[in-house]
Amino acid sequence: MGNSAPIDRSAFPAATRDSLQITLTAGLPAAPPDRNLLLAFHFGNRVPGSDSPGMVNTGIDPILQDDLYECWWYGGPVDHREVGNARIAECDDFAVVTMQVADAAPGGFRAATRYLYAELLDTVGQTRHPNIVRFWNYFSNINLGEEDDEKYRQFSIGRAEAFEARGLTDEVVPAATAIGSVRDCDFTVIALASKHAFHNVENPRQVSAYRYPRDYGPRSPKFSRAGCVSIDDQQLLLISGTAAIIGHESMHAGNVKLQCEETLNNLRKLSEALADVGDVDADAVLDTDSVARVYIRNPADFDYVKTCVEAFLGGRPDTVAYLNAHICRRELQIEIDAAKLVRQG
Ligand code: 3EB
Repeated sequence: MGNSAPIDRSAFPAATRDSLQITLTAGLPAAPPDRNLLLAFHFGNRVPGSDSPGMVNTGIDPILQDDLYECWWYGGPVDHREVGNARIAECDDFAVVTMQVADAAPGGFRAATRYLYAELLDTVGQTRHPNIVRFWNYFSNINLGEEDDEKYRQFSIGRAEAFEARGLTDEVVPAATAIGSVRDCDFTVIALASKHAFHNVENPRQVSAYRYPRDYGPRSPKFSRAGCVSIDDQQLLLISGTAAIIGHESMHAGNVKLQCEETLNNLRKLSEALADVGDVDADAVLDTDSVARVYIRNPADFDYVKTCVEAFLGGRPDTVAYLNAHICRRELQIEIDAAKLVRQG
């Protein structure tokens, strides 16, 4: 694997202006000038090249496309290394820690999640970036098992136990996505951490996920709806997986059109909440310099959802990835998450 030589981490040179850049492309692009790959999400079935440190195969496939790469480029040196089962990419402003382990059956998934998260949190603790900003969770058969035995609920228990063991309270939970792959894949969790503070944001239309009532499982999902982190010259705004939930209830079961509208309403509300803490207009949150992922359970809904999302976004449809995936509540048909970079000063 392409591990670079050890470098002196006490002396990361500062990044260039516009430290971070996020691209979405059908092929793996060459690095833009003066930039290094911090993290590349690969959506698609192709085995990625082993010569690309930072590349993560998510197990999730695009709709009507073979491959998509969402690349996070950093304008400064990035150190890639492996510690135990974790891969670390570290630069002056961020650390990305990735873990991929063998899948487990629903009955073993709570323990698998607890172990994975314990090692993941320990590994983040070994970087210079103590503040966890975001998690991306991908695993197969997310809706397998009934009621509290369902794999997603078992995942939520294991994650809550690992957070508790590390003293991570609800006040500091990061943004997150938890999504099921359609085909079998490794259990993959990616953590983004920073030396800069993470400011989390909730959606006034929704009960905070960590306060969901018992109906949705014995332990609540530990994530914030959105948030932002300011690096020297930029703000990174992050929107967690967002679906047609009002209060704590799933809306419009079986009606993808209304779920799509409701999801976009939630994105609108989150954009307003982010605009209150970030240096940006609500209208701009999902406009330029943003990337969004639309997870669709039934590929037959693609045309409708795409039309609806494009009308909502107006601006740059090329930065939206449409992916075929399972959402953590079985009655939900679509979920959307997003990231945006805002230049400061
Ligand atoms: C929801 O709002 C939908 O468990 O980490 C969205 C984003 C969802 C993250 C997670 C779950 C998670 O409850 C599901």
